[in-house]
Amino acid sequence: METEHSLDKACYSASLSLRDIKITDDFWKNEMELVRREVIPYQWEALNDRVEGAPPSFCMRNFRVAGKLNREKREKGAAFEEPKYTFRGFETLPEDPEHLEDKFYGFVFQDSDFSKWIEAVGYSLTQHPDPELEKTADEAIDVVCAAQQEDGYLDTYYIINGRDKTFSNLRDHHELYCFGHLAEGAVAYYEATGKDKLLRAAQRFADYIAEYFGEEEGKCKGYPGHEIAEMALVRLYRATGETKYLKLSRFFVDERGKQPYYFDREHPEAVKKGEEKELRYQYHQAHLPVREQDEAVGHAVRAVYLYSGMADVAQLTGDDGLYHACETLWNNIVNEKMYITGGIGGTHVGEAFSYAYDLPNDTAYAETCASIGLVFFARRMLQMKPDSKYADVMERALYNGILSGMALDGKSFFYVNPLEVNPEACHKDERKFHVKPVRQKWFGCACCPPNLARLLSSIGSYAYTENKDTLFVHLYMGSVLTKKVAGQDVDVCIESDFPWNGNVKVRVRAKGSSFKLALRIPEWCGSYTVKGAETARTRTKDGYLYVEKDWEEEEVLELCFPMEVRLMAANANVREDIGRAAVTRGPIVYCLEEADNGKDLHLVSIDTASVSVSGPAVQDETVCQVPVKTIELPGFRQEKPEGQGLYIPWSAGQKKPVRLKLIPYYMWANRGENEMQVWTRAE
Ligand code: FUB
Ligand code: ZN
Repeated sequence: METEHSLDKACYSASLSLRDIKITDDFWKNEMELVRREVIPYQWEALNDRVEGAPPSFCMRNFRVAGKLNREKREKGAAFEEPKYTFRGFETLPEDPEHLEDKFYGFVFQDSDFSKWIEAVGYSLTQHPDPELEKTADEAIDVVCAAQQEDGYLDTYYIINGRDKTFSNLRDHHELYCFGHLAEGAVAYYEATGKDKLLRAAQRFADYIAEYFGEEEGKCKGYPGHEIAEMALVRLYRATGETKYLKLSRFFVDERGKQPYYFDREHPEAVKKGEEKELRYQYHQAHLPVREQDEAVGHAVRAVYLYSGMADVAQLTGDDGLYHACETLWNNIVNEKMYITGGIGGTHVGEAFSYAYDLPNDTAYAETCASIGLVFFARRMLQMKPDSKYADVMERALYNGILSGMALDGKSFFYVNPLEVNPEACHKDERKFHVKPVRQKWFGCACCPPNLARLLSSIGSYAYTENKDTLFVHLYMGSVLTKKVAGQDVDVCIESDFPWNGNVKVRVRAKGSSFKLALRIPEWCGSYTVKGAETARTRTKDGYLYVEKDWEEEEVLELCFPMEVRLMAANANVREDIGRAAVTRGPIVYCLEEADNGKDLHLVSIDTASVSVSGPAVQDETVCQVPVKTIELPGFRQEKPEGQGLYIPWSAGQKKPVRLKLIPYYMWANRGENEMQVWTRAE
């Protein structure tokens, strides 16, 4: 019996193997193809510093240097080189880029770029075998493994700079973060190819870490300064069955925030100087034990990676208390700290969550990685409790704040995803220097592009989860699924034209089986219809329509989720958005761009009275050769009289009626540098 405090464990579900899912719809297949054809090869060039005009990565170079040192044994006595702190973390820059010595270069977490790349390669190979890419990947793995130390340690920063300082700065130096990405990449590559060289390397590193950290007496009581090891260890546990990895993950989750703070023990000089302030602990989500945290604070990527790890541990250990801690944090994010695009992180100071309802549009951070982490968190919450509130946010982030991170041609990227851009301000106002008005080829700190690659190439694994008798459909992407559910062969084929059209066909071939289908009812549709379920037992619960029956040879359910154009308002506490409306249709958030509406977007407004009479016009068009539905609305443009002084007596001013044209937010900035805005004045 489910109570407020105990979850129904029979509802726990797991994500499906990518092998069982084939993505067929135009929208996501196109994104996956971009990753396969453009992003993966491009990133390989970037990891090898071969992209002209892009900041060098040094990633593979560092592995090569570390591998050489590994073979020749590092000379003792070389001075430990502290990286310098830059805006986004600790970076070691070459003094003379022409004549590089055999040193470590780049950010201390540069190894993770390889790991995310190999993870994306693994997923891509699952869907699309490619012997040449696999050969490149195998060779890259050889380079990485050559750097591994005899004791299993594998982080090039410390291999090159001195093992004596290993784990001496967990707070800032990302060794456990690099390990986490390595483990994720290794499992993905193993599952795709069956090749276990990298998996064994990741396990050896994990074993080393498990010897060093833990609750047992004598072991280090530290935890990662940048979370991810928590969920990576769970993944390693699922792949290998080694319970010590799950135990270590739970240790990292539970140790965080205990007093006295581990980071204080590690940095006594900072404590002495009084530098260790509440905000500093919050940055790492280390201010309180995680079960007592009820507000999402600090660095947004770190936070959602931690919450994802907490959710993993909660599910695997059946820990309802931990689930409820996750749920509290989830609710706090989506009710007070999330942009309408699914972006999170309202301030660039610390790349962090701001206070409740502080969601500025033009200085937003909304890092691509943070929205990706929110999707990780959402899927894990869904696995414990099939409640559409999680899938709605997952869909919102995927179609909006994540896809905006990559250009339509897959060749340039956004790190920061603002909701309003005036390019002049980005160039001249230091407070907005983090906001780029055009996507960049690469970044010195290149966390986002390879994160996008690994997410998009595994997109199918977010559409479904399953438990012993139910298949949950969370996202309606055209796909074919072939597998056993409740012990019976089942074929489920989804035909959909999401996100442009809400008609979905679910074709089920499962004769002899009586498994349940649980179909998400999207939050954005007021009402929906379903045909073909007349002979089934149906009920709705937590935003899912459950369809149960003895399936015949082939059956088709036809769902219709009407996609109306909606004018949305923000909560009145969001000061930035008061009096403004955002336009959405189905899962897509729309925006105005200068290319369609001219300069000075701050002067336009939506004529809401006319919208309710004549309605918006939805049109099929192409933007940069990509088919899309655009929206036209009646609006006004305020006139700028010639020679007007800076301050004048107030009057309503002159305005002329205009047609406003909106395109999907994720498509903005594909037609050159120009203004953009999501929230527009409404009158
Ligand atoms: O610190 C590693 C990654 O770099 C973070 O997740 C991003 O926010 C960027 O700072
Ligand atoms: Zn990032």
